Amino acid sequence: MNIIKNTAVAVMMLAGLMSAQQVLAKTVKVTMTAMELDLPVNNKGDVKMAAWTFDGSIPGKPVRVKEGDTIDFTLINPAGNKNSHAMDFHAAQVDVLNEFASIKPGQKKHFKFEAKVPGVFMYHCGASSMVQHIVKGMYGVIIVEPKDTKDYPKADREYILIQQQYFPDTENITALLENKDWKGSLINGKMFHYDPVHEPNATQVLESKPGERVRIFFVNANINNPVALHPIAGIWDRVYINGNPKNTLYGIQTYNVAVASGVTLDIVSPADRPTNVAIVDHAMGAALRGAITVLMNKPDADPTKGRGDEILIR
Ligand SMILES: [Cu+2]
Repeated sequence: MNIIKNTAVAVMMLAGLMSAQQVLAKTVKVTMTAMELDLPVNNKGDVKMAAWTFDGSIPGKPVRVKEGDTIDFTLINPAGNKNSHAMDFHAAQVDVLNEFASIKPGQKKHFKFEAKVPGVFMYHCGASSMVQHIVKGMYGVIIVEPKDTKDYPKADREYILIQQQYFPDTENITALLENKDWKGSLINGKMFHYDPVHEPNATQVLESKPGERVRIFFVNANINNPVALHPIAGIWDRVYINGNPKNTLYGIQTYNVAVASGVTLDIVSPADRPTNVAIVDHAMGAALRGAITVLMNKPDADPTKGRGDEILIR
């Protein structure tokens, strides 16, 4: 009798556990439309690029899910476009010839994948010539939040920064491949986007209060160059390689981010005074062409910044 009772309890517990997991893991619908349009790549707005984008902006919208979630993705390539496009999520483990295949103008592509590995991953268009689709702006970030948060303290604020090499001539594919004639570093689509110190037309900075833990989700969307990411007047408190807390480094001055890689970095400013930090690509050719981002730590920091949709400041 007891055996039957215990078995029944075990079955009920197992059923409860399974349904709890089913509740926790979600299916997240994501739809993006390939849009070919001119976009400004400087703060003043007078330097424009013939861009190809996801949903009309550089970078595309951030996708944020939890480890174990399923992404139900649809790409639309409107009939008015001139080029084929595709989607390559670095967080997916699928078939490059199937899910990531390109579609012509007028076509749609649908696929699903489970985000099994936590981290900060690039996504980008993989249509040929891929170098051109990335350099024209078809990329973004997918953040897969870790289930295990034991070594992942809660951040007070979070910011997405995505860096890209800017080439005025995006039609010369040979020059792109040879890394010739790149003239700027775009941070979230603009040179010196958050740096009023070096660029008088910049109107925005990242903000936090003194002592807050600020988490940067960084993606290197350069087509050729690694990024030497350093916070001037600060030290990275923690660096989570690939954005995964299982790969944590402590007290890092400069972290090298490979092309097409992502990383999560925490910085904690001094609690007893207002300070400023300049987050730079310490490769000077990149910093002085736009890869400088000011983080202001001040008591009256805007409470909306670094939270909700304001983790990617447009
Ligand atoms: Cu494309």
